[in-house]
Amino acid sequence: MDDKTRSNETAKSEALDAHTENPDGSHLTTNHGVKVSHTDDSLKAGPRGPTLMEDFHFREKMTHFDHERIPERVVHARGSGAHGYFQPYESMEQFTRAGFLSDPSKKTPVFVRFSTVVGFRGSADTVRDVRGFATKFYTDEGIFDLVGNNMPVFFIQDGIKFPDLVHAIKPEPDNEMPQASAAHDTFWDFISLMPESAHMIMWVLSDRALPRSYRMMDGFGVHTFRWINAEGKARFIKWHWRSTLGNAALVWDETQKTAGKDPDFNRRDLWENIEMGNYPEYELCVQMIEEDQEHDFDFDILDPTKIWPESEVPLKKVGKMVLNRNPQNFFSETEQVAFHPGHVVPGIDFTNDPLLQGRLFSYIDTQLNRFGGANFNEVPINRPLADVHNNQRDGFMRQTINRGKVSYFPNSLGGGCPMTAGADAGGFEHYMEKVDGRKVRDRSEKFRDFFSQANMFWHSLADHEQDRLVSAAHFELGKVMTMEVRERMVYEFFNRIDHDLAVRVAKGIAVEPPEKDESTKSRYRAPEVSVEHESRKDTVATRKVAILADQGYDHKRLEKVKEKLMEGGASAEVVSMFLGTLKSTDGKEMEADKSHVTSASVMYDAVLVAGGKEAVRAMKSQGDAVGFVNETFRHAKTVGAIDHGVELVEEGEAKGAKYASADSDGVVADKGLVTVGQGGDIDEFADEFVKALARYRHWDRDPERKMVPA
Ligand code: HDE
Repeated sequence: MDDKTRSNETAKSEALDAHTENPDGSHLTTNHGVKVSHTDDSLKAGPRGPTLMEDFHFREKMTHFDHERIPERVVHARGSGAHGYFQPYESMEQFTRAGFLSDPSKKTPVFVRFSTVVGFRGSADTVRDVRGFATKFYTDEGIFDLVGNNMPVFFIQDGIKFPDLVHAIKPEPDNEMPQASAAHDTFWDFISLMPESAHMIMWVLSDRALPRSYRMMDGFGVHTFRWINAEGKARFIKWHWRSTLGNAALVWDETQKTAGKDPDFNRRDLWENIEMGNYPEYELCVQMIEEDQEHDFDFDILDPTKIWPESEVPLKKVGKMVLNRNPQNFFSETEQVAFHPGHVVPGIDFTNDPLLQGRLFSYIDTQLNRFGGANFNEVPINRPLADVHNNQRDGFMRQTINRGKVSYFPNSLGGGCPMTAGADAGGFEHYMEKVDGRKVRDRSEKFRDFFSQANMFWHSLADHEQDRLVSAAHFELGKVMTMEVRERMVYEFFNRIDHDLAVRVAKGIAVEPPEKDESTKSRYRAPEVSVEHESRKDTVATRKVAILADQGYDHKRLEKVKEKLMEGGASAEVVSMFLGTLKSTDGKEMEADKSHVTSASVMYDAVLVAGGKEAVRAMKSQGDAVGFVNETFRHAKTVGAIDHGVELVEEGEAKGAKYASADSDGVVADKGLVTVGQGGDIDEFADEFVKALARYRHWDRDPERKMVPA
């Protein structure tokens, strides 16, 4: 690593570390540096007397506490952040003059904030929702913010509808219910009258709305942007982040239970994996369209409710982002980070996408409200690494001490500085797009094709993905009390997307089946929208296995399987009736990481039942242990059992898959249930278990999908 790269990588962390908290031997002080002798009793007129006004320490401490909160974000209030770097694979110079995309040896520091959209700051992570995926690049040419989501399209086509959308989806104003959920009347009332949301609704009802982990989730810039090279040639682009672990989703029943067992599930997963060195990685990709091809497509390329199918416009890999450092202070970094799609650097520019145009106004405005003033750019997490020189002055909480008397331009007293920079000197020059039109409140004709990409989405899913989408619609609309809204959703919305879909949705929500409608048929198929077809990955890396064990477990055979798991980069936790040390049949010991009351199957990707006659006898009498295996099985995840451990599986309802009996000498792997009898080869078992774990979900376990609560 050369000095420049190193200094860039560390510069941001050094800037954030500038304040050392409470070094060894430090004394408690007031905010103004006076040492404090006592902080347990307020100053009183006698031990039983009233507190005195002159107790400046008490009043300062309490006043600061009273002002600890800033307004939470109106949307995306709940978030989790991480630091890292971005590095391009090769120079993109040919397409964009952005410096951070031009030098493959250069690492640019980044800060990413993942979020849910609807819930309040303290809401659960695993709700059905879009996820925010916002990245701040601290480039040498200034801040570039890529403020995207984990879905490539949006609900509305024009920013002016955003306040309506958010009012409709947020808790209802009379009783502030429900929290972090779209499943209520006002949201579906609005949607049933907004056909342009059809494509996005399909994404929201799909598995993409229930990510297993922020590490296993793609990101999208959604809008069409421009890249402009040094010659001034522009191209249309769309941004994509592709998780190198592939996409993985929870099932609905799991998300509900997880919201209670561990509301911080996604936040914890991100934090713990970064601490363990499992650094999340995402490849930055773009799709590119030449300017003269702008009108060559069935859809308008400026429409944010449409994707550019990859069969038409392939992805180009640009580089990789690695998140390798947790924040040190949630408030100072994750809460105070302020994104804005208008933070761009030379080489990147906007288009006339009317949703993007709306955002370009909203973000600074919202930061003014959150920070109570215009100096939020001076907060450490928001400060660029590039130098800042301008004549902006003063305002609430100004940090910079601007010296000298010249704060205007043009000037001669300051030698004409700071002076403007043309493109040759690295200045940002807006792309000179020709604009010529009448002032109208209107949209282009192709924007009015609301249903064909929703139809494409539906037909690009695997059948089990379609099943879960229908179940999701049953839940969401089943919570809608107003019959006319449910009917409108079936007749005017789903039926226009696909008749079969509408019939299936109608069945679950007491709506009469709709008349046949074949008005929509997309000629596109986009396998990339399906997690099953394109974006999942068979890997055990970072998957988390629960080992069920008890006193008298079999150590040796369990260790062999654990070794194989670790080799593949998985992790394991021992779950038992009680916390404490477990003793094996051959005198070995192992600590129980979790007890049944502090854990649940939904926190793991698979379960492995250890062998050992005594241990299994104990576990068979524990409802929690039997329930653990059953639930893992019902959620279509991998279940493994060693020797007598098979009896625990037999005890439960893990039926429909074949298994080896406890005293056999075989290994049986069937539909994600992997078992080995006492005489069976443990290495073979370990290989099969790892293979099944890599597959993650086993939908073939239940072809009629009666058992898996989707
Ligand atoms: Fe946002 N959005 N948004 N949005 N958005 C905000 O800005 C807004 C939209 C997105 O982790 C707010 O700082 C309007 C699309 C993310 O801090 C606010 C419109 C996409 C985040 C705002 C949109 C996003 C926000 C609230 C329609 C995906 C969280 C707090 C014109 C491409 C960033 C804040 C973080 C946050 C406005 C639509 C992504 C109110 C008006 C489309 C990831 O300014």
